[in-house]
Amino acid sequence: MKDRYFVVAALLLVALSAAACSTKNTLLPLDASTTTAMDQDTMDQGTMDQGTMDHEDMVVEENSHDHDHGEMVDVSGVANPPEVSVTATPDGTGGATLDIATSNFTLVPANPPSDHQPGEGHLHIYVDGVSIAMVHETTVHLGDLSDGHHNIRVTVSTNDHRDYTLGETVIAASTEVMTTGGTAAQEADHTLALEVMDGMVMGGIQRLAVSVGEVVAITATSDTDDSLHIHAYDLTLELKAGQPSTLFVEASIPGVFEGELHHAGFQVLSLEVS
Ligand SMILES: [Cu+2]
Repeated sequence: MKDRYFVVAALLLVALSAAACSTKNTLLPLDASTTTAMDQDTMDQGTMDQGTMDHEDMVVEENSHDHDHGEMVDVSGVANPPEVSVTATPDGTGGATLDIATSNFTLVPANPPSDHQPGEGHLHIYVDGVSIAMVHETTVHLGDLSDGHHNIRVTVSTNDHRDYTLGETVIAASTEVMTTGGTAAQEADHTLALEVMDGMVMGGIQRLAVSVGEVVAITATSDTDDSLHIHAYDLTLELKAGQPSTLFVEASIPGVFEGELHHAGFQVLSLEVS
């Protein structure tokens, strides 16, 4: 009798997890050090609310597996396209302050949502390739990063969350920062390394089986700029050509999940969580 109750409970859990997959608010990146990285008091609550940070339109695109390049606005034909630069200064207590400068660009809040206006928009901030915030401020404090080396990337976004690009290249600035005085770096139970060269995954699709609750560090290197997307977990890791980037995934959802290169459009890894 007891066993049967256990099975029912387990099935319910699976059903709940499956339901959670379609709810964007539960699909936040699972690395707590990056999802909680924004210091609330320096930020406009409207833009920092976790619910509005997600890109609803992007979620819809991922669900429909639409991988055309409709999510960018190419401004290479514009006389003075937007520019961005960023510097990061560690605060000594596990965080860093970003000083961002833009030109040929009007920063407007991402919330309330507004339609695309050329030359207008906001900034997307990535820490170690993971999208953590949308801001319209030029001074941004990141709190609670894990100690160590972090890559900070700022991209210039349209009001409707598309990247401004010059041709295929996203208009972006990046910098490195070494933070100290915060929490120890996250430890992984498993690591998975993959390398993409000439449009192929070296050694074929990388497969890994893990248990629910374990943490996987996925390190990816590509010979072209791309982004790695883990389906269902809705995690994205930005890849700069030739630079290894690492994404921590806490295996909270049971199932088999594909990791795919967004621009190249092919599967590079398979994560089996049970
Ligand atoms: Cu946005």
